[in-house]
Amino acid sequence: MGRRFFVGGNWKLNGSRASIQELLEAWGKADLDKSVEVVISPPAVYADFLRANMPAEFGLALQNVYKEGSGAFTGENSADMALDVGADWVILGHSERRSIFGESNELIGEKTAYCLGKGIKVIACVGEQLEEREAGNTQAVVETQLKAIAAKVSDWSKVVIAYEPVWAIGTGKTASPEQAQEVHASIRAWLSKEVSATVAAETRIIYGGSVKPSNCAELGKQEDIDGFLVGGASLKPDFTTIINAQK
Ligand code: G2H
Repeated sequence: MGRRFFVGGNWKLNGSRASIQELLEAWGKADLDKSVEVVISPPAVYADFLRANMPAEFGLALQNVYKEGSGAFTGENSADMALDVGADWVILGHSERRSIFGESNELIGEKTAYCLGKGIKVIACVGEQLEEREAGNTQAVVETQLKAIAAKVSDWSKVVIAYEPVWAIGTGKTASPEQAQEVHASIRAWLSKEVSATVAAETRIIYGGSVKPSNCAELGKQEDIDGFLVGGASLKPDFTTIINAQK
């Protein structure tokens, strides 16, 4: 089975009704590659509005959910609420959740288990800091993060792995296609060894970190890069160029 190219738009803490309107117009006008799975992840308050107005074939992701269904957890959203507004995906383990909000591998594993149990698919993010890369620890760091997630996954068809080197996020510094490919290949080898050859062959491993219209085609040509998780550039009308990277 071929791996369907996957392009996610992670808006982070950005967007407004007006900016969403502009994007809806751009998406509506574009001739989009229908073979690509597109999943948009707005701030949770806009999820309902976006679901109601964006192309039906686009998926919707929340940027985070908690590991409980309801209760006294001020500021959190639940998997049930995500499903209720039509979200079929959630991003977990993003480096900003790890570094700014202190999310541990353990918590990310718990959230992964919870979301998959509820029927929400998971975009699971992993990636090393600059010091970790410079110390030669990229693979060890990524594998430790992967291990915490993989321990909670039984159906890998519901998971996409996003490799996002932290030093390339929002910095304008993109990993070179070769640097990204090297880590993607190592993640696939890890899946093959620790899970199964079939899971390794079928699981999508997408790249995130300053992906933009000018670099998406080269990145997308790499054998083990099965799509992108796009931050800043997903807020602009020419995000459609990234969706069409392989056209
Ligand atoms: C990485 C990415 C989206 P950006 O975080 O997840 O953001 O494309 O702005 O580097």
